[in-house]
Amino acid sequence: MTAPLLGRRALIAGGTGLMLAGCDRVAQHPVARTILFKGEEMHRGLQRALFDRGALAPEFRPDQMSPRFRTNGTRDPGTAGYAALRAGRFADWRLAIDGLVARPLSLSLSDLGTFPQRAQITRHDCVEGWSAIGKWQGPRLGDVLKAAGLRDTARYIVFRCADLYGGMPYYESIDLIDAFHPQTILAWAMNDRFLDVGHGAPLRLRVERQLGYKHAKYLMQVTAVSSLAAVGKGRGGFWEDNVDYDWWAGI
Ligand SMILES: Nc1nc2c(c(=O)[nH]1)N[C@H]1C(S)=C(S)[C@@H](COP(=O)(O)O)O[C@H]1N2
Ligand SMILES: [Mo]
Repeated sequence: MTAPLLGRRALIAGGTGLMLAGCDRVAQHPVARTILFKGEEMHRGLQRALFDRGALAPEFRPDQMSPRFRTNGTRDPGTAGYAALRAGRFADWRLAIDGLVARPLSLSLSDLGTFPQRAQITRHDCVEGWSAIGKWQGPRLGDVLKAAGLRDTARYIVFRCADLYGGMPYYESIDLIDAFHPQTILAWAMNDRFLDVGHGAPLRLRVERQLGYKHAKYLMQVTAVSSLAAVGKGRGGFWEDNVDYDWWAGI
């Protein structure tokens, strides 16, 4: 895998060298400049797309947090099962970690509290055109997957939720790069309080390099799979399967 990559890099470097050799006069020309700089921009964009999946999303200061963080999609799952869990303050709620793992887990909120915790103030961007900055806290998804012994054959992580949206189950999925991204957490706290029902109690995904609809609320089950073909209608998520949203919602 490294050889072709090195080859390509050498080619790019070689190309730049060639251009530099005879270009100081060409570079003065306004049209040539536009083309050169456009090329540079495209190259950087491509590089970002290929190599920067691990880059961190911006984090903000406490004074930048939105005074009001709206809710969207399901605001209360409202099923009998969820109402019972809520009435018991989620003491009986468990998160299943299953699929392609060596040790399937069933985790309570206090079990999730035994993992190292990460807190982050980030901006949520909904595809509908609104954003809000909030603080989230919880264990890293990557640590939880490691504890379950993720198998080599796993390629995607699927999230199943307690709610029905428009009568249909809500689910989402991400790849392993996002799953192990340092800001991808299973958040049980928002703005220093337990998550409220509107924002996904008792647990939601924060996957900060993706748009809002990927941040599954009301998490019940996290499943490692090798393919998305057998998940829902095969496109990897509620919106992907039922509307025409892209599976890839990277920001
Ligand atoms: N289970 C579930 N998760 C969900 C949704 C939903 O309807 N059900 N809506 C999604 C969308 S479109 C957005 S923008 C965010 C909204 O999160 P918020 O209600 O905390 O603002 O949750 C996402 N996760
Ligand atoms: Mo959204």
